[in-house]
Amino acid sequence: MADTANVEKDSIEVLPKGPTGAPRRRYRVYFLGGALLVVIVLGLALGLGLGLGLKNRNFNSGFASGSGNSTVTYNVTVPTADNFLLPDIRNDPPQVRYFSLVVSESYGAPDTFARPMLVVNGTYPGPTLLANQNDRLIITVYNQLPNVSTAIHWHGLYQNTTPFYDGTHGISQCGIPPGQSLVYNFTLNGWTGTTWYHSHYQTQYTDGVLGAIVINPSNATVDADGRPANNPPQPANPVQWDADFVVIIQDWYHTPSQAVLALYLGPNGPDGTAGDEPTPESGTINGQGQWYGGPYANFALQAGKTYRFRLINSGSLANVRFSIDDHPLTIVSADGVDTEPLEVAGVQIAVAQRYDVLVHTNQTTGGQWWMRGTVLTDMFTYSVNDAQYDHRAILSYPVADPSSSPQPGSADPGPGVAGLQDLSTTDWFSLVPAVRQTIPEPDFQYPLEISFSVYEDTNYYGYMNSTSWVPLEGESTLTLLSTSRFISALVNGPSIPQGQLIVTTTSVQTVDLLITNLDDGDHPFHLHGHRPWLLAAGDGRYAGQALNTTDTVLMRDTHVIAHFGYAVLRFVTDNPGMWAFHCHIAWHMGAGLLMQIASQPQVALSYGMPQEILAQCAG
Ligand SMILES: *[C@@H]1O[C@H](CO)[C@@H](O)[C@H](O)[C@H]1NC(C)=O
Ligand SMILES: *[C@@H]1O[C@H](CO)[C@@H](O)[C@H](O)[C@H]1NC(C)=O
Ligand SMILES: *[C@@H]1O[C@H](CO)[C@@H](O)[C@H](O)[C@H]1NC(C)=O
Ligand SMILES: *[C@@H]1O[C@H](CO)[C@@H](O)[C@H](O)[C@H]1NC(C)=O
Ligand SMILES: *[C@@H]1O[C@H](CO)[C@@H](O)[C@H](O)[C@H]1NC(C)=O
Ligand SMILES: *[C@@H]1O[C@H](CO)[C@@H](O)[C@H](O)[C@H]1NC(C)=O
Ligand SMILES: *[C@@H]1O[C@H](CO)[C@@H](O)[C@H](O)[C@H]1NC(C)=O
Ligand SMILES: *[C@@H]1O[C@H](CO)[C@@H](O)[C@H](O)[C@H]1NC(C)=O
Ligand SMILES: *[C@@H]1O[C@H](CO)[C@@H](O)[C@H](O)[C@H]1NC(C)=O
Ligand SMILES: [Cu+2]
Repeated sequence: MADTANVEKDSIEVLPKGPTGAPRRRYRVYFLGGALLVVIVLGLALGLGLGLGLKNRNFNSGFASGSGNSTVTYNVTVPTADNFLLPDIRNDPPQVRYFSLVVSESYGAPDTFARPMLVVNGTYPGPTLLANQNDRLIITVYNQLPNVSTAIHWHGLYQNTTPFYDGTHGISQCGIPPGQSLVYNFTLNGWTGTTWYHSHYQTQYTDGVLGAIVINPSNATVDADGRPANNPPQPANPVQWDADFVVIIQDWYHTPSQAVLALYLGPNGPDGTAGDEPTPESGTINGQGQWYGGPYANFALQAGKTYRFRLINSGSLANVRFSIDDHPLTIVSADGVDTEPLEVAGVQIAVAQRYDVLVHTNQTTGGQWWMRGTVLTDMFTYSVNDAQYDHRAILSYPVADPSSSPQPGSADPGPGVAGLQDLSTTDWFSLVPAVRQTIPEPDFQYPLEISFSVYEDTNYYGYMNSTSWVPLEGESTLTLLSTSRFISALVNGPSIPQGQLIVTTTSVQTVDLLITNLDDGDHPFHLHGHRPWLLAAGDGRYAGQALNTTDTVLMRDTHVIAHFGYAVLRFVTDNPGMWAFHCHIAWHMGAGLLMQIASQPQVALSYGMPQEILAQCAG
């Protein structure tokens, strides 16, 4: 698909089509494509080998194209605990923080199943990046992949005045070629909270190119460059906690993502039915899962404290559910936006979303509890053999007491507080922002339809209106702004220059996307460079249903648009650049479910382009 021209559809033929609001298909198909089966059987053998303690033997990777029979040792490591327990740097003076991230191919078994992986700094997940609001980040990304480019996106960060450092292949850059590096150099522009970085090149992040980012609010009056600080308003009653942890939870596949994507796009899908999303085999919490036994991440805490767990779903398809046995969770932030505290039993997190939760270590009996990161199966259209979705870590306090070790397989006793519910991925109006904001009236409203269908090349693609995205090669939409033909095509409103569906705003405008999802799947949509409000959501087409514009509506960077449903997203285009708006399910973006917002393209052009990025576009 990568070298074909953009696919445009004459008419929308949505397959499979169901009545509006119909329940999601739940096929139980046990057929596996031949190629996938071979890989799984081989992997199963390797996985069992690891289970038997054969950790140091060499395996044939079969991963790099052209790498022949090279043997790769089992190299990917789990980061040390300090990667997840964050030091308190909030009182550091504003400063320039330098980081290096090395992207390479390696071999690992995070859930006990050995497979080729793509990783950052040799670990999965990659190193956590921690900074304060008024810092400047200078991050050098080295591409040590053998034969493919990469690009690293800093999810949610605004990149105001630096849209060329957004890290999006085909949009803000062309990709860092193998053997080369790129220095990303940016400030935070008022963005605080929990987020993550990940490859935005093809489906690379699915193979492990990801890590956490945490940005603390700051009270400094000048920033790292000596300019007046840009501090977002803080809640009147800020929450207090004693220590911070990052918890990265995700689904996990046993086959490299490009092979999985090819099966998904193909006429038979991964299971014999076109359009069925690839079902993952497994999952991980902070880089460890228990597909076939295996160790648990251990959080050693103190009694009588309040901990802030920063939860990130870095997966590729599945919603995940986080809970801790006998401990309620208090949600205090969603995608980095402070919320009024909401106490829940567990929290269900869609791909790319984040929640910060407070946990009190106030239990008086016991010593160890299960932390659960369950891969939810509600998005799956078929089952795979040997799947394991129950992945866990251990919470210990005041001391790990072996006599009270949680028993493998023990049932979830709940939060220990009667009547608490989960927050689900479609509880759009349950969380209220801690800092209220008046929502502006819209200047423009654009209807938009999401659909999937089989194209004449027999492959299955995703469509935004009638366009399925294919990334530009050797150029990006941001670099194209310097060509008069391209920028002159960016008239206010939608247009499709060079096959790229783009909504342009030539001034600061408030825009509504009136979205109808004709597909039978939920889609977590992410808008780069902005935090949209979701003003309405429900079953069926959008046909003028009332918008909820009270100041209690939450803005966040990733919103779930439900199957056969509608959603209205509103945002202010005050951030000049070319911004991707896409489904964060890796397979759906790979199938083309992406469009762009061109915000004040003339202003974005005036920022210029770093010479390094232009040189990398040239090859
Ligand atoms: C590198 O990848 C390209 C395109 O994927 C392929 O044509 C080429 O053979 C590969 N080269 C090596 C050395 O693997
Ligand atoms: C890989 O190994 C097989 C069996 O040992 C051998 O037949 C084949 O020629 C090797 N391929 C390469 C590219 O070295
Ligand atoms: C910033 O000021 C607020 C209000 O005085 C205070 O609660 C908070 O702890 C301060 N934060 C830092 C990082 O000093
Ligand atoms: C990543 O690895 C490089 C090379 O080993 C090292 O210099 C750098 O500090 C590491 N980055 C982080 C964020 O730990
Ligand atoms: C894996 O480890 C082996 C031996 O320790 C080393 O030679 C090789 O370079 C490593 N590979 C990667 C990708 O780090
Ligand atoms: C980072 O950007 C700032 C502001 O443009 C500039 O002053 C500085 O020289 C840059 N640093 C590097 C290492 O590129
Ligand atoms: C522990 O704290 C939670 C609030 O997080 C509270 O609901 C619960 O009642 C407390 N349990 C005990 C045993 O004090
Ligand atoms: C999608 O198509 C509809 C109907 O043709 C059109 O009104 C709307 O502007 C389009 N939206 C976008 C974002 O292109
Ligand atoms: C509007 O959203 C708020 C939360 O922000 C919620 O409490 C209220 O019920 C919603 N109203 C409607 C009509 O959906
Ligand atoms: Cu999707």
